[in-house]
Amino acid sequence: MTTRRMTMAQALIQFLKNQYVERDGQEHLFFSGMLGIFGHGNVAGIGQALQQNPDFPYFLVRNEQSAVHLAAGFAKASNRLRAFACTSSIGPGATNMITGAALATINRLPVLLLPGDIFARRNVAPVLQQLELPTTQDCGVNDCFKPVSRYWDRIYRPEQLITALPEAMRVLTSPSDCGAVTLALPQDVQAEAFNYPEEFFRKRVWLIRRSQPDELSLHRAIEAIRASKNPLIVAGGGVLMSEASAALDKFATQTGIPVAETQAGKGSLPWNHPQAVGAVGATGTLAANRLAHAADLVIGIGTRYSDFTSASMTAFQNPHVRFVNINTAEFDAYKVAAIPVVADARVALEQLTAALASYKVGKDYETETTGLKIQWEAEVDRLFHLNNPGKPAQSEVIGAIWEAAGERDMILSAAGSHPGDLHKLWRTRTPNSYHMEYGYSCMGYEIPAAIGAKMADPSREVYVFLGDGTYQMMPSEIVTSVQEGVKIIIVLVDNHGFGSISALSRSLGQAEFGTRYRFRSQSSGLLDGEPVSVDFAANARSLGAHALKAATLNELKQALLKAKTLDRTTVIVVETDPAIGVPGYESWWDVAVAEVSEMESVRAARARYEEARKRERYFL
Ligand SMILES: Cc1ncc(C[n+]2csc(CCOP(=O)(O)OP(=O)(O)O)c2C)c(N)n1
Ligand SMILES: [Mg+2]
Repeated sequence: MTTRRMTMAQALIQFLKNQYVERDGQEHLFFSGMLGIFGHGNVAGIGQALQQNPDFPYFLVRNEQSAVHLAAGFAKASNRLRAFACTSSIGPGATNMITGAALATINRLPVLLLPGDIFARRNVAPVLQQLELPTTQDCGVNDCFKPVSRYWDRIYRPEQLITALPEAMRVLTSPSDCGAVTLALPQDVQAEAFNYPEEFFRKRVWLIRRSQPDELSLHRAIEAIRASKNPLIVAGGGVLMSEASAALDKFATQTGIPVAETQAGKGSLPWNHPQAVGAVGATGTLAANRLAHAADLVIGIGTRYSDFTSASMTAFQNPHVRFVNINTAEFDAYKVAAIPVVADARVALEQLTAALASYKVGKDYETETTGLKIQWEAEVDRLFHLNNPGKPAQSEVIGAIWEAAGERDMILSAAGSHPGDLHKLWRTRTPNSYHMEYGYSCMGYEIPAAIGAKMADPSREVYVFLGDGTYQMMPSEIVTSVQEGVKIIIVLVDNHGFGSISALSRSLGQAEFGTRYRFRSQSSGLLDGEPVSVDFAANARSLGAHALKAATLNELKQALLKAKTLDRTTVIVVETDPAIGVPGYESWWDVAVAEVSEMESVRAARARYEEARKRERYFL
């Protein structure tokens, strides 16, 4: 057997460089490099290996959490066909990645995390940043990655790489089990040499399967669709990940079944497709929510049925409603007592289209869908052009970005009031131009993820839409975007606090307590003093970005035009009118209100809550 004597870290990089994926006959190099920050836990091992492998690029970021966000954004924008690895030192550098790991796993995105770990040798313990446990020496902070990883391992001996890395690749390239993979790498083992078999470094091509549905399950799904009068498709992220938009278009056009979209599935159809009724659920459109309410059959494609999609299990009110779920993950396919079709979305849709050639929804239902759609589009036009005097409303800001953005340009967001408003209002023109992280809805995701999305496809503009709150979580990656020459356009809505959670707080009878950026007042001792204002433009400039301020809608439109012509990351700061929000459309979201309280407003909110909850259903 031919072998090569290498350190564990060198062997790891050599292996990663040779991994490819294949889907539909097309091959892609899987890893685009490594993101990270060095410390004593990785500089000598992984750091040295990266230095001698300049063809495996290393990207220095500003925070390990944002390294993982960047990797997740990159993988999502690449339809999971490409990924980054992330390296960190031991201790805080490692645990900074846990939030990112949870985000990736919840969103089923491939990220390879390589936290440094304490000495396997142990004789010098406790090393700097080591958590000591008096009950065992076989546990450390990296064990915290276990519940947020789809595969977790610790490499105590260099040869364990040979069995661990194929497992890591299996999970990273799995359409159903994909998520964060964590390989904890003890600092000393990274630098240890071993005679690795040459065969370990051969080119490997991992097939991304398009799994076929079970015949009987598909037959039952076909029968259920044939028997239905007013079916509704709920298109989830699985449609986009499987690149099934064209197949969905064909199926919806042929059958006349309307298509509603989850956050992850938005853009499955273009907004002006006759069957596209837009967002469904808690942040849904009136059109989709009305149809969901009455549907006798819901065809969920690649959806997890999160509480936002199901409007906390109130969206589907037809007493006889049944579900068909098409999903690569058995776990999701069986939800809501559905007929499970465990299969790739595109494959299943093609087979359904062929089998249902003679099926079409009734004329009345088609007319109802068209009517609701026309009504909804008029509502979007109204909200885009409110002509609000003074500061613009947030819906007008969305309208302005939409008008400035090109066909393939991307809008990206994650937390605050922005996801809900975008879900309702953004008119998605092409698949993958709407990038929403709403599995973890993690403040701080936006800027690093936008860098990743832009790296995945530099040919399009990436617009980040975020609030003052979420901007303050992770603005530092602006520096990374400038360093790497990766230009993104950030539209920062300054409403002096948590517009979203303030509104939620009011609805719970809690009068915005603790949700506004205000100084502590000397008289009350509470955070209800003067507003704390931050000069976000100055902050962005100090990090190397261009910064533009817009006081009116017209100024915003000018700034958006200018941003397109600028050569590096640009932050546009716009203050909005906090009084004008986008309403809800016959939907609900369950946030439990205190059952007993000394506050009358909370007691009143509790009474409303108990009433609303009565609509929540089990599907058994
Ligand atoms: C990391 C993280 N912490 C807390 C939250 C809870 N949360 C959701 S939205 C929000 C406020 C966001 O404020 P901002 O970005 O200004 O948006 P706005 O609500 O004003 O639209 C908070 C605190 C979260 N989603 N993520
Ligand atoms: Mg805000």
